[in-house]
Amino acid sequence: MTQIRPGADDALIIVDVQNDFCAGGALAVPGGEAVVPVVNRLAALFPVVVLTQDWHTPGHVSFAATHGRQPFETIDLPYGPQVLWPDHCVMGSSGAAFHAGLSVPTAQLVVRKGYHADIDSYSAFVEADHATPTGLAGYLRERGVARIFVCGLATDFCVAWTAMDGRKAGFKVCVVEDACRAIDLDGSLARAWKEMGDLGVARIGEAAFARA
Ligand code: VGL
Ligand code: ZN
Repeated sequence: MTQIRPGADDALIIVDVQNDFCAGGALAVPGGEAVVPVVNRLAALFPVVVLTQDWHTPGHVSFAATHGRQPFETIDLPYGPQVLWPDHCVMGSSGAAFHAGLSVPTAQLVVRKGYHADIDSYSAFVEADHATPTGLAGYLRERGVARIFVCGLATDFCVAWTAMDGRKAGFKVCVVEDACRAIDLDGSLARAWKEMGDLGVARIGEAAFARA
């Protein structure tokens, strides 16, 4: 396979590399912090770099405690099923801050998501009601982006939903697998790869990129 050299119409979307998803965090993804050096290397290759930041209100609808339930149960909300999580990424908290090792000085946009108290947002494009846009598709289009590469946390939730919504918005999409880590709840990782594949999301590794 020919090596990928990102050009002017390629963007890197770095999903939720935040303290709460790394070791010691409120919703630690196994090995989450291991993506940091890989993501830092990738970011240096791209002309357009976007960070996303999970950013919830206190008492957010996605928090188990809000409903008096246990984390990792699923409930039905008006917009569909919702997995309940430990309180995490509360806006302005240290858990919501980017991992201290993340070094992406060229990043140009931070998309915060999940800030409506009653709607979650795994996707960086559209909130979990499948209706409320974040504005990211318009931003990328105005900047002439045609293809996005998605990396970060977690593969089976925010990375997958962002990748799939990127396809639905008309972008070519590649997920860089070794720059991601998964939560893997009840087979969610295998399901996510299947659903991403069905939508035409390509699965690649860092090795697919030509060395600068
Ligand atoms: C995420 C669960 C809850 C993620 C965010 O970044 O994948 N997962 N909030
Ligand atoms: Zn969240």
